Amino acid sequence: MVELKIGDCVIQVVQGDITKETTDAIVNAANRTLLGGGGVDGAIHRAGGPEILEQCKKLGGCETGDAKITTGGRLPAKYVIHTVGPIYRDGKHGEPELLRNCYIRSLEVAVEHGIKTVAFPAISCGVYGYPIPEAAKIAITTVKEFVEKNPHFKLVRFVMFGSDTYGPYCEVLKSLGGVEI
Ligand code: AR6
Repeated sequence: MVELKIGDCVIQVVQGDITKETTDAIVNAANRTLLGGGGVDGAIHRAGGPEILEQCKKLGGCETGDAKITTGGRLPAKYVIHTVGPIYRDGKHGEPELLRNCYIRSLEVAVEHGIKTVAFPAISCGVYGYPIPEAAKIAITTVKEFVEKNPHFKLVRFVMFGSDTYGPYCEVLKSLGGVEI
């Protein structure tokens, strides 16, 4: 894993299954309906059980780049923060800004709920087709800037499912001073 300390906060990149995370909240890479899907979204709903979907149904969907919170149901995490990443077309349709907003809005929602430890998947890097090195740069620089400005978090962990994302996310964190441990 790779780790970078920013004041009292640690930013980590690890490989694993986000549904097993014991952080206060995990972030879901959802779609605008918030009514479930495949990938990490499907895995979270399967592991967390029906209570998550019941709460999602009351949220009225979610715009791309925004984030909304529910219970974690049966997950180890107390909360799920659902965010909707951009579908990648060519990078000229606002995709970078929308992806950046996913991380900012998710962390803002976490602050509002007193959540101090949070785990992110590689938003938009699966079905939504974002080029992984570019997504990694946006994800990590956005989180780093946010925790520098908001001395609230203890841990922000990027939980990468496969080596396709793990490698590039590690590289970006190392380029910003992160160390392998
Ligand atoms: N833990 C961590 N990461 C995971 C897990 C897991 N258990 N399972 C998959 N990933 P994707 P997107 C990784 O497609 O691109 C859904 O259907 C996966 O390897 O889940 O934002 C939604 O409903 C990839 O690196 O999300 C939307 O319709 C990353 O999670 C759409 O997919 C994101 O892949 C969202 O697409």
